[in-house]
Amino acid sequence: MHVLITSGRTIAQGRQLYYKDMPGYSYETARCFVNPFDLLELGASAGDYLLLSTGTGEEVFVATPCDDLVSGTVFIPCGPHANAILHATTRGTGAPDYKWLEGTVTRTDLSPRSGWAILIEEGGGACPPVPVPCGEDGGGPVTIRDVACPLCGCLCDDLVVKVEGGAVTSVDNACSLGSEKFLSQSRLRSPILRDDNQSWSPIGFAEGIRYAAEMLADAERPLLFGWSGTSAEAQCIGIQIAETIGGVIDNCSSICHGPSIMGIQEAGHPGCTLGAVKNRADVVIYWGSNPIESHPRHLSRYTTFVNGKYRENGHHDRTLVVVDIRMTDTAKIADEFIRIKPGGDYAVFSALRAIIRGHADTLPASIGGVPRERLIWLADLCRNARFGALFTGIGLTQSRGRYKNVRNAIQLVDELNRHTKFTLTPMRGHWNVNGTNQTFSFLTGYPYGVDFSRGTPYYNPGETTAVDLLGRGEADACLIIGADPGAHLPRRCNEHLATIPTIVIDPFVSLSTSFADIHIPVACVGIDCEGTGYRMDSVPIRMKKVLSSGLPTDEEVLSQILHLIQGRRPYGVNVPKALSPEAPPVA
Ligand SMILES: Nc1nc2c(c(=O)[nH]1)N[C@H]1C(S)=C(S)[C@@H](COP(=O)(O)OP(=O)(O)OC[C@H]3O[C@@H](n4cnc5c(=O)[nH]c(N)nc54)[C@H](O)[C@@H]3O)O[C@H]1N2
Ligand SMILES: Nc1nc2c(c(=O)[nH]1)N[C@H]1C(S)=C(S)[C@@H](COP(=O)(O)OP(=O)(O)OC[C@H]3O[C@@H](n4cnc5c(=O)[nH]c(N)nc54)[C@H](O)[C@@H]3O)O[C@H]1N2
Ligand code: SF4
Ligand SMILES: [Mo]
Repeated sequence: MHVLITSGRTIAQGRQLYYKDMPGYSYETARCFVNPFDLLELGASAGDYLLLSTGTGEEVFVATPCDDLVSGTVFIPCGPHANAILHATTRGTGAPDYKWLEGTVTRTDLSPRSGWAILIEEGGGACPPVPVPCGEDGGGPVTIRDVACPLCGCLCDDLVVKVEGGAVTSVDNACSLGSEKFLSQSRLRSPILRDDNQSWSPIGFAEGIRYAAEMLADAERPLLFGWSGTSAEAQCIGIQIAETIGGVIDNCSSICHGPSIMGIQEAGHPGCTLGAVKNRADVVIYWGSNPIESHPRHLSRYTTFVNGKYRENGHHDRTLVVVDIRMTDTAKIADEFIRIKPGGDYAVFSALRAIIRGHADTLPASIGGVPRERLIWLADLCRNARFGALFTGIGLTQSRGRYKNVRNAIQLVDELNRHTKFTLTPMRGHWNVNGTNQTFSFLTGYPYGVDFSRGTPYYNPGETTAVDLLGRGEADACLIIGADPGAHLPRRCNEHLATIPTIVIDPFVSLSTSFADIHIPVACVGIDCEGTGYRMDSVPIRMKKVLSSGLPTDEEVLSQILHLIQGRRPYGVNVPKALSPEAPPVA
């Protein structure tokens, strides 16, 4: 059967994000949600195995019946299984076709593989042994209040964390995604080095840091990727390293909301704080975003269900609309759900703009799969709002249209601002992915995908972005910090990572560990060290330290790497090879 394969978040996949060494993670990322009528046609039922095939490869998934999908579309959670069959084309934006992949599905007797088995086949190594946890402080119990959650862009800062015996024992107020990060024990305690026989041996921090510095200084086209999972302070040091070695530094935005930033660069950003939404919004729209599974407290802290200064009766004072290709869990609690055809967003935004300009009569009966009358209703709702808040997800940035979808959404919001007050906020993913854009823009002039090889910052999404650089096989060394390409980048990128020197700096075992020549564990920002994060609305929040692990921080490890590299390059800037003092004279 020919199908459209689309991927995204589930709550169960999110709960496993910090347990990637365990079977439960692979179990959740190997699911395939299928309309029950399609399953009937395939002769399969719940729990049977399905083979998804694309031009890139094939992978086995577990059939999970789901009424939320229309026939002909299957949904898979993001993770190693989804990316094993995804090509690395980004259509000039840096973001792969995560939401739009054509392929076929058949029933199979083959069984699903684990995430690690997929990475081993792509050229990586097996999962290293994870030591039995031991915290530095044996004391406790201690209760710490007003803790900020280092998981998603909501950056909820009302958590109550209890610590005892050097470990977190309970987390109050967090959603299950946040709690699981605090409670995870899938952590390394000392750096590990992979030898030629693919086995791991422990090494000292000084040795690991020296290895990383030499690897980066020796590379011709190094890529420094990730940064969304670490502090703004660490990001600033990373940018200095990239400048010093003439490397490319990119952050998770390029594969995520980078296209939102491209739309904002073209059309501006009519944004506001989440506090303004909480106190004022009477119309809230989630478009291509499913916060119940990806930002679980967004509705209860900032939008629909919270009481605000001018919205004293919470959800009774607000209308919630969801626009998606699936009947998501967020759609199920919305006042109105508008189902759109995959890739239909651009046309629908244009139609809404036309209606608000008074040209409804020029529209066809159905646009992007939505009846014209429904759009007239939505346009009226928005125009008559006292304060409208449009939240855009990666259903817009990773589907056809990419940044032009977001640009059109901004132009719709501009149009609405001739009648009322309306704002647009991208539903930023990681707790500090917004911080990467703040620090990168402040220090280099560009928000992500910054190439220092010319000696001056150069930015061109689709060229200087991680998936493109790895997909073209161009990077000859990679530093991975605060991201997990092993789980989240298309197969072609990982196959290349397996062939080049790779350093991973991460408190947790990740699937990228599979490609690491060396993995340096660090203190986790927001758990065992402090740091600054930027919420999705660009409000900076100080992350707390709730326990001591005795591990060095990202800032400390990166500072030492920078120091060692500067020692090798006395001017502290990238000197083009032909001009460097060591280079042979040009004949
Ligand atoms: N559980 C969990 N939570 C997470 C994460 C995680 O891995 N797991 N990751 C974090 C990150 S990095 C991010 S960026 C956020 C992302 O958070 P969301 O933006 O909510 O991410 P997704 O679930 O990938 O996609 C959102 C929706 O887009 C819809 N969609 C697909 N194609 C189209 C289309 O053509 N048009 C429209 N209108 N919609 C479409 C999908 O059906 C899906 O419901 O989540 C963060 N939170
Ligand atoms: N098929 C498919 N694939 C997708 C997507 C999709 O929708 N479908 N979505 C894409 C998107 S939007 C994104 S953003 C990416 C997900 O982006 P990734 O960045 O790959 O997501 P995570 O797996 O959460 O990785 C975060 C990493 O940071 C580490 N970390 C946590 N705290 C710290 C810290 O204090 N210091 C350091 N150094 N590291 C830390 C974690 O252990 C983890 O390894 O996936 C992309 N891939
Ligand atoms: S909504 Fe996001 S920031 Fe808030 S507790 Fe859940 S994961 Fe943490
Ligand atoms: Mo993301």
